[in-house]
Amino acid sequence: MAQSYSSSVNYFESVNKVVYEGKDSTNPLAFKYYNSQEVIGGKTMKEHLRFSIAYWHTFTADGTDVFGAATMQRPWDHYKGMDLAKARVDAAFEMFEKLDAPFFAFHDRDVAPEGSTLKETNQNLDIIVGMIKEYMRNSNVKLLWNTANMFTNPRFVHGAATSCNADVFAYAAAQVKKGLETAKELGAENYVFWGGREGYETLLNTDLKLELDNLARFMHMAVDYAKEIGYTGQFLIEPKPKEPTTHQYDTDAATTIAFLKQYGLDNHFKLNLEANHATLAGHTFEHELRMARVHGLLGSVDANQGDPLLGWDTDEFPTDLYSTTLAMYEILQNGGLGSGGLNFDAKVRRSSFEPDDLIYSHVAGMDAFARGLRVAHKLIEDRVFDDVIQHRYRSFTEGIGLEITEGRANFHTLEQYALNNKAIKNESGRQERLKAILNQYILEV
Ligand code: XUL
Ligand code: CO
Repeated sequence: MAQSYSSSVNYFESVNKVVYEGKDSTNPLAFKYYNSQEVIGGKTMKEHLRFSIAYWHTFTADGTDVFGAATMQRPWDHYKGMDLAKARVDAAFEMFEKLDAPFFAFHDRDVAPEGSTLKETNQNLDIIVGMIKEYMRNSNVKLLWNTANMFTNPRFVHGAATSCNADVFAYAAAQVKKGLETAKELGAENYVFWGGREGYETLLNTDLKLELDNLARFMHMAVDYAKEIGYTGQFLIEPKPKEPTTHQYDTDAATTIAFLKQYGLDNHFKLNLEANHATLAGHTFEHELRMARVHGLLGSVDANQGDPLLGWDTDEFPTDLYSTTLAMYEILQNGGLGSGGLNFDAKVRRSSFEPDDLIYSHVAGMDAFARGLRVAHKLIEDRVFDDVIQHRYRSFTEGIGLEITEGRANFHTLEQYALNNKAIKNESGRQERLKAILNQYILEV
């Protein structure tokens, strides 16, 4: 019999429900810009932004880093094993409610510990998924996505679907099979693949072709199994260039799009793009979003930011208004994220170790994206960049330019045109002027 769970616990006792108080509020536990019910361009902020809380950073992480031990002692940490897993679910639903978060996301191993066999591991997962399902019945929060952690356990030392060891491939398949069943059970709107250890450290021991082929075989099997069980959520793949391997197969949006197209997976997958991964790939976040958008493959976003002075994945909460504005610009131009959302794949700093920091950080991220949404909407409404771009490319709307874009030109006709043409005249790109206008919008809107 399903047990009924309610938020009887009060782990965040100093926090009441976080509400919108407006830009003049000095209350750190209130939204200054995120007004969930305010309508912008025909949709509420809540509908536009589709915020999601990442289970792993918020309820499982303890501040451990490669140089030092845990700094975060959470009020649920005195529990062990399955009791700890259950206490984290209580804490999670308390926080979802206090932030009125519409979504959350998790890896299988964030929510339930591994047992000594796969069977036992699945049993642990079943218990926690049952508990989550019960909580969801009485809550407005939905599952944005779930995924399989195929990188922590030492069995994945050589990768999962790209391992040199077929037994590992089979284990990973069993894990994703279970993940898809979980997705169906909890009504996950998406199912995510992040490459984890799907990459290589040296070509000297790597059959690159077999590894890529196997990765694609694996993903086709996932698509087939979802169909078999009637799971209709969107499949997402999350590009990242490095960490933990030297070369990750899902390096960036362009590489991942080529992979999906090469293996006939582009009709089944979209991209989940993360800001910090863009930084690691040497791209701006907006570049990655634009690349996916123009290919019709922008699915969802891991909303965080990196530190430009550090070369690793710091997963900071997003507070940079330029980045949130330009990200929302791409998302609005995409017509929204569909079943995707803005998942805070972000962690409080190791030195921000008090439980309230978990709330402050989400408030900071939600406000930064709400502000970005408002500015981006106004930029689009006023056609600030659209008009500039249209004007800049006008030579392709008439004469020889139109012949090129309509496919009527070839090297003979173009040579004839160039030989007879008068001196070429170019115009300024006006980059600095445009950046100044962007500043005006960010400051004034
Ligand atoms: C790792 C990362 C993951 C994915 C889900 O850098 O971003 O947490 O979002 O596996
Ligand atoms: Co991520």
